[in-house]
Amino acid sequence: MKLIKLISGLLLSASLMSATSVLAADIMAEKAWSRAMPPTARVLPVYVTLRNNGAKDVSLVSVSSTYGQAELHQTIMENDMMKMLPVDFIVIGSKEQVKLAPMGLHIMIKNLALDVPTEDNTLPLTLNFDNGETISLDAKVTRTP
Ligand SMILES: [Cu+2]
Repeated sequence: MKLIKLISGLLLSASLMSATSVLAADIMAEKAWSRAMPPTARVLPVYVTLRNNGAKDVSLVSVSSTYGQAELHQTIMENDMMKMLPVDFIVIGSKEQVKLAPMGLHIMIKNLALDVPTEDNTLPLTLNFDNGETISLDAKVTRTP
């Protein structure tokens, strides 16, 4: 009986250790901002810089927001026309940084559930990564990042 307790104690500490390594944050999100839009806007673009301090590549796989349905987008040029395409994920290479910015990768919120936020307010977001990390942050609503 003592042996069984000892084994279950070992298993418990092993699972605690793996939980700790999942919680060790590899991803840092900085400089989150959203372009201040007119009150009639139907979408909100959000930009953020993501840094991966871990030893493995990590992907941003989804974003949630109380403001509406958030998608990952890429801006591309096609026949001299600017176009946005949804992307399934955004990879942040190990020890690399990816800057979501105007004319490039971005988060776009559509099907707005709340009024368009005015300048100097914040827009809360949660970023979900394929390594299990989530980051909740407030993007600053501004015209001049
Ligand atoms: Cu977009």
